[in-house]
Amino acid sequence: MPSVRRVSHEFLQRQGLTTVFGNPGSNELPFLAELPGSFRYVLGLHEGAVVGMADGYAQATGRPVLVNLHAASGSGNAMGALTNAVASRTPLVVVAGQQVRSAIGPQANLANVDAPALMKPLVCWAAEPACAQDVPRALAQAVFEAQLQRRPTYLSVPYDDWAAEADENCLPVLDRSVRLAATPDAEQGRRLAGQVAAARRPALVLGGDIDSAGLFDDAVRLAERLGGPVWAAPSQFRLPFPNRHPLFRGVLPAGIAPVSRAFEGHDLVLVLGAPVFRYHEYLPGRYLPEGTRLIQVTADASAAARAPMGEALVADPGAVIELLVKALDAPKTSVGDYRPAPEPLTAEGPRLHPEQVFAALRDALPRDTAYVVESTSTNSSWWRQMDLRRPGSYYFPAAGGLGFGLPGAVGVAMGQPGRPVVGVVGDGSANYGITALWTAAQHRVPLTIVLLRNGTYGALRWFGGLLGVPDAPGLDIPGLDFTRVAEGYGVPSRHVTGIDELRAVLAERPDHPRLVQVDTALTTPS
Ligand SMILES: Cc1ncc(C[n+]2csc(CCOP(=O)(O)OP(=O)(O)O)c2C)c(N)n1
Ligand SMILES: [Mg+2]
Repeated sequence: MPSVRRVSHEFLQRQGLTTVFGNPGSNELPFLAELPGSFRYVLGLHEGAVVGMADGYAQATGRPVLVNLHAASGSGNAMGALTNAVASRTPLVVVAGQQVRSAIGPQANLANVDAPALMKPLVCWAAEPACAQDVPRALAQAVFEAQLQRRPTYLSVPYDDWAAEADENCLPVLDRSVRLAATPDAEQGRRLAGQVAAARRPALVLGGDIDSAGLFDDAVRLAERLGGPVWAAPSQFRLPFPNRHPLFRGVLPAGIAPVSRAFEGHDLVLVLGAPVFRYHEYLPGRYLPEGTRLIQVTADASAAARAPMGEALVADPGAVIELLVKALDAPKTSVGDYRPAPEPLTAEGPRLHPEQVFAALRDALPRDTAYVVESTSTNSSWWRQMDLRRPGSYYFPAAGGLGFGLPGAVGVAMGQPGRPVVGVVGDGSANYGITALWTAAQHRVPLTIVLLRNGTYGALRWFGGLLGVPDAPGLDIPGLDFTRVAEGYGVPSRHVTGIDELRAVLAERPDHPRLVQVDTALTTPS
């Protein structure tokens, strides 16, 4: 019989999980022994960056991805980054090493006592197999749970298990496949189509799942049938709809009262592929205006169950879009033209206004560029200037946990070779995932990081005003030169001072990573 390790490697190979993002320790080395040549181990220098890269890679490829972390300390370091993967419903399969079985009880060094409990609040499934021969099946469960539930999973494996001999019941798992089909039945479909067709002023709210599931263009077809306004759901992590489309009204503000105000006058709000809702600022009010009915369609059963209002249908939004497009009459009038961006605002003094930077990105970079954005105070400037019409054009840390932007950009670029990728990262955010620059350099990932240096945690200054805290300490971050930091990690960099220079630099297409630092003026997120 082959070893548990051989069977496990074979299973991962058959499922296509051969790109592994990790940072190993002694407990993990036996898993990595005899790794077949088809595997690619992408080393990250800190677990936050490892998970951020894996998250970007999994979102860009749409497939489960293996993450290899070290025991409790490595898993702990990864937890902040995992919060983003939970909110973006990214299927990460985290495998961590454990001390040998006999050493866990006496708590030898590197024993992770009750390892699954450490991760349980974040992952949808966490386990440590009860015996070595259960490892291949448990690994398969970790992959399938992540795939079905679209959420990270966690498997802790005692390191003496890998060399143990498999038994014959380990082998059937190699041939398994698990698929999900969630099409509404005919009656549910008729009922929903009837409700939508009967609405006098319907509005559509789209979540990040629309883009993750490859439904960006289908959402446009549905919206044009409905002819009503389209919003992106609050706290957006992907762009589900072209942002200059005549029906697009932007990302909904992340507060109860302003969301309710936006829906004023609509008798039906149809929410596709989003929780209802991921509010942020506490701005109390009624969830919905009088006379507005909300229907949520999501593949995420938990998002349906926890919503505080509305009717929910747990189904594949793609199947629902298809049935609605078929059932609804063609629109009588055309929706009009895409809206042009306004002239970018400019700043006083030597700093560039973020709008100037974004206008330069929009004009100088190819239409299909994917942007991974983690600059929090520049949100409104971003949406005023960008013109994103393609699926997979925009990624943002889904739970607001900084440290996704830079690693996530590396992961997206690795997951979609050939597509231009730009990370737009604030001078505060960059520090949480800075070590991903080293991985980008080592793998020669063609990627541009545009580093917006405004010298401060800009969004927190704005929040200070909102929360009545004008004098909080610890918000300024002077004295950081990212060109020198990047050079140290092996990434060529430039400090750009004028808009013409920025446009010229962006027009270059290097085949390696680079960092472009720009001094920018402070703006507010909205
Ligand atoms: C891991 C983590 N720590 C702290 C925060 C709180 N936080 C939110 S926005 C922000 C400032 C980000 O600064 P920067 O990247 O420079 O963007 P700017 O607001 O200046 O555009 C901080 C620290 C967070 N969201 N995540
Ligand atoms: Mg900043």
